[in-house]
Amino acid sequence: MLSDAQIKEFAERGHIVVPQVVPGDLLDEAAQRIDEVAAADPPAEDERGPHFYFLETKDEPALIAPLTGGPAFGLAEDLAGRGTLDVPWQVQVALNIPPYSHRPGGPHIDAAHAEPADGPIRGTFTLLAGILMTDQLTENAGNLWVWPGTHLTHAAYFREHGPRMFCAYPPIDLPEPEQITGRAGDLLLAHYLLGHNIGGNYESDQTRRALYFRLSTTDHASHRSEFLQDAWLDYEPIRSHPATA
Ligand SMILES: O=C(O)CCC(=O)C(=O)O
Ligand SMILES: [Fe+2]
Repeated sequence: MLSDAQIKEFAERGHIVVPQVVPGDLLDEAAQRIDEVAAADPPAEDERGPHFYFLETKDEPALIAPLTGGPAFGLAEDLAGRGTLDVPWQVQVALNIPPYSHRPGGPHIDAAHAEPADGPIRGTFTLLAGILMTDQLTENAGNLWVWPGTHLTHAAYFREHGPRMFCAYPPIDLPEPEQITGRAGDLLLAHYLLGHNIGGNYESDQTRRALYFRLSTTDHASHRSEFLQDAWLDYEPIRSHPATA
């Protein structure tokens, strides 16, 4: 179970890293499967930086197991509420290949379009669950970058300017970014509205590997516009404990 302090940290900062969540055998089997996926369709010889595989979880028992075969999914439900989250249909295998000398200029949220677009709001979700598959003990080693607190700033922006302004790069004031560190088997939980981005990998010689799952509550799709303006709509345990939010 997440502690009250962890829930409070998630509420304030928009993300937490929970150490050593994934059982060792499930981690080993997932690592082997990533080896196979990458061997079957390898990045080009000279490719550097991000390289992703998006796979269906129904075909990938070894890749969904780190989420659902141990405590990880339950920890995500400590934030969203017991029994509220759907098992995701997709898993992202995220490599970051060195040497990649890159520092992101700003964050994105996971929206398909860079500018506000007409039509219904699509593609939002409740939270990102990331499983670190390699150690990320130092910075600039392929780490994910996050801009703490921007889940709340983004929601305030959409309240003020309207959810029709939904896009990957809302023009908000930004805090200093941080790089996520941790070990293989750690679990990252990040609010959908937390600004984040792909980092560089120029201070390590190891390919960064992570699994990302985009999780939604069962009723998320029925209230996407409201969720963009009310960060805790999908988070009953945080809603009902104002001290944590
Ligand atoms: O590779 C990463 O760590 C981040 C990837 C990401 O933000 C995305 O695919 O939307
Ligand atoms: Fe992203």
